[in-house]
Amino acid sequence: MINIVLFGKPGAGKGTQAEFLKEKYNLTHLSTGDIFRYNIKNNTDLGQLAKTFMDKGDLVPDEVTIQMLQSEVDKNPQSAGFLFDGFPRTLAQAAALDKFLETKDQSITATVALEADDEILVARLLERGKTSGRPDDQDEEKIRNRYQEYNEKTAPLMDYYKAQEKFHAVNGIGSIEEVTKRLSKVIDNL
Ligand code: B4P
Repeated sequence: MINIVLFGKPGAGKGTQAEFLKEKYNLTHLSTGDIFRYNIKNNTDLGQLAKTFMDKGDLVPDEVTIQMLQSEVDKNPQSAGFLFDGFPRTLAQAAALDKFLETKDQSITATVALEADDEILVARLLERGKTSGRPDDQDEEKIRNRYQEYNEKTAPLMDYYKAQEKFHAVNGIGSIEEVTKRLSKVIDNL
């Protein structure tokens, strides 16, 4: 069983690549962003709460996110492995995930980071914002706030996983197929 964390700045292509990787490696794909957006669309209590943070480009509070992720893992007891996309995004989330997996005699196999320059990523998100309907993609100020959140809260996770010798970086620039090939090379070697 392998459990992979797909890591990267907003717009790095985590969601895009997860669509290919989940099929190729038979993994259960859990995207916290997608789960929040599903809840917003269905106007659940969780969705209403998440929306107040996401619309501004802020992270949703840890307690809420961790509980939601754990319940999604528990819904898939037969899973052959998980592909965590957009989770963890804080040190508290990473520590909670390690502890939670330990209770199931599991662990994170590897963290694979998609790397790209901020300016390229901002342009990608603004482009997506023209059609996605995502409020967090439509305004450059909100997008910049997402990068600030990333730098303050998410970037320190790289050292967390490097210390566990579980961190792998991949160039996220190039065609979607090229990036999938680079990611596959890392996963095939695990
Ligand atoms: P997410 O949904 O995780 O989204 P993301 O960071 O915007 O994007 P991703 O990297 O998946 O990019 P994508 O493939 O779509 O998070 C949204 C929000 O949810 C967060 O800001 C936060 O508020 C909240 N949230 C989620 N998880 C949380 C957590 N754990 N804790 C707290 N809050 C949380 O690609 C982006 C664009 O680039 C697309 O248009 C795509 O077509 C394009 N693209 C992708 N690859 C490309 C390539 N190789 N070349 C050219 N374009 C490419």
